[in-house]
Amino acid sequence: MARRVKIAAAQLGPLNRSDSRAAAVKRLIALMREAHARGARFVVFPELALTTFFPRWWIADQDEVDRRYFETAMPSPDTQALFDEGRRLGIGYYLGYAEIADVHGRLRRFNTAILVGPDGSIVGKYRKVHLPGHAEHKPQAAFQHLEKKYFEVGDLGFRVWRYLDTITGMLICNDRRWPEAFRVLALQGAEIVALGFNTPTENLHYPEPPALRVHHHLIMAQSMAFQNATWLVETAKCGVEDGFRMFGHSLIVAPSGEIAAKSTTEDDEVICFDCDIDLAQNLKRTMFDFAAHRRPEHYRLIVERVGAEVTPANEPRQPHAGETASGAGVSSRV
Ligand code: CDT
Repeated sequence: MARRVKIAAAQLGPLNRSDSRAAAVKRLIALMREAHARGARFVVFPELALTTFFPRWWIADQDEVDRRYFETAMPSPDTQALFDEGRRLGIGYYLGYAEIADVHGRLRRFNTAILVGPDGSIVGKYRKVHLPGHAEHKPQAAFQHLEKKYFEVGDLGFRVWRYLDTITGMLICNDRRWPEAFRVLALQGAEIVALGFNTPTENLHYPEPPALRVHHHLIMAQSMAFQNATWLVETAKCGVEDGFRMFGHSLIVAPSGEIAAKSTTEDDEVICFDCDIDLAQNLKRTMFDFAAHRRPEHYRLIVERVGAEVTPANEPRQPHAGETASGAGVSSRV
């Protein structure tokens, strides 16, 4: 019998700086109830879903940042109601938030997502690895993108969990631009990848038409899902937060690379799709049978080199095991 899971992306419209966590949680609960009423068993909420997207603001006082935007416990007094409602409805979810962790007596801050089971227990945790933006103040810029200031690089790696009779992995926002992140999940058998995001409509670094930014968002999602034979659920926090716009376009993408569902607003909105998890398995057995077709002996630079260095084939480079020293004059016996 086919394994089917109805999955919802619960998109959040804007949260301004003046909005309380309690107000955010109330909206998350309303979205969860709607997803449940539509038959969803798994709801994907956005990245940093409890507050405004605070990395757009330079705030010098770390105590203020911690108090206003970070969680020291999960569930916390403000989020307990969401956990209670999830358990009452028997629905699982992905939730993004800013985490302060006490690691061996040192306070560390991460951009985190958790996977919560239908019984309200925290099944898994992921801490964002790819942190975009900058750490220094850019007073001339229209807005900041200070993830490199407020967060450390996640220390938990890319993992998957057995979840609702599927293999589910988590990523966060900018991770969706890096094929390596998806491939590490796919190599562990991921059938569902859940991802929350906050993506400014304007590009901080160079002028770019908003439609082109959405185009990139869509083509990345479609190709990552297909090339890794996985369902992909990407949920936005979007709309205009204190004058700064972020795009919506929350998505559920099938392993075929087809967009199965997409949001149409930049406000609170639930989209749902009844996902046939075995569609992912079919592709994993055929076109993307990794064991049969991948050639990792030729991929070593991916882990050995961070930035690009130009090494044309007609200049010497030490060959890796499995490579021939020079491509020139190599005869093929095929
Ligand atoms: N939240 C997040 O990671 N946003 C980034 C913005 C990139 S532009 C600095 C994203 O990749 O969508």
